[in-house]
Amino acid sequence: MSLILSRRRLIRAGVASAGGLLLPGCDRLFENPTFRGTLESAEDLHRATQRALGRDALAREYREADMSPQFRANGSREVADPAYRQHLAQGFANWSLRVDGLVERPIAVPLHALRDLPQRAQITRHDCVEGWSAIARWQGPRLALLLDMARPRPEARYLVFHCADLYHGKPYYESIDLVDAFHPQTILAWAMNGKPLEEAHGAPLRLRVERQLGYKHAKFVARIEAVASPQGIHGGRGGYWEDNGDYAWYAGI
Ligand SMILES: Nc1nc2c(c(=O)[nH]1)N[C@H]1C(S)=C(S)[C@@H](COP(=O)(O)O)O[C@H]1N2
Ligand SMILES: [Mo]
Repeated sequence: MSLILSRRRLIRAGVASAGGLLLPGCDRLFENPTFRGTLESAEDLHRATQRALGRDALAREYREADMSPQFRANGSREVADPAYRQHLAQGFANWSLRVDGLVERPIAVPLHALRDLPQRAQITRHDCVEGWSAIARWQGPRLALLLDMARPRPEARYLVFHCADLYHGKPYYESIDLVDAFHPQTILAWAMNGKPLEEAHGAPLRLRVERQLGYKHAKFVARIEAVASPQGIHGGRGGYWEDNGDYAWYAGI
């Protein structure tokens, strides 16, 4: 459980006012009336408290009417890699996602196969650490389904998401642990608001890990690698921003 999580939940419940423990930028989230106008009753407070105790708790899901008219694209909005550009031009018809590393059965799954798997759709709020948030509908198979196919070995503890883009000249990547990987709302989204992902939002596939801040939601995912430790991968801290020393690896909300 993170301090941010518990404090944010309490603030949503109207019990505490924003203060010292929050990341800078998060305060702005609480100025949004749709963000605050829930969880008023004692029962809701109880639920909020319970949720703060467990990592398997669900992120709030919203109604279609709550969807943001604009959803800003952040970080990389384009990918320069020539192989990526060719896949984009072909509508990703010959593209596939690789799942490998510490797994019993490395797999390569074409995009059409990901679309044919049982789907989960969820309307959730994306919270960027820079202080903006937006609500959208995301759709794709649960990451758990792919892990059931690839079967992580007992030594595997983290999944590394290798992305196709360079951000300021360095490969973007992220990682999560297996608790988040098997969370019911963790999906590999190929659709946003009912349409295939646009390039700026991470086409053809991005991670949605709804209990974490925006930078964990890797866009342009090309490969998922199961590892025992993030050491030895890029800067060794499990993610682009983590390696830069800007943001924490665990970004629970
Ligand atoms: N591959 C990749 N994934 C990324 C980023 C990026 O620059 N490259 N930026 C992250 C950040 S900081 C945020 S807030 C979200 C933004 O997602 P959006 O462009 O759909 O708003 O993507 C995250 N995933
Ligand atoms: Mo972000």
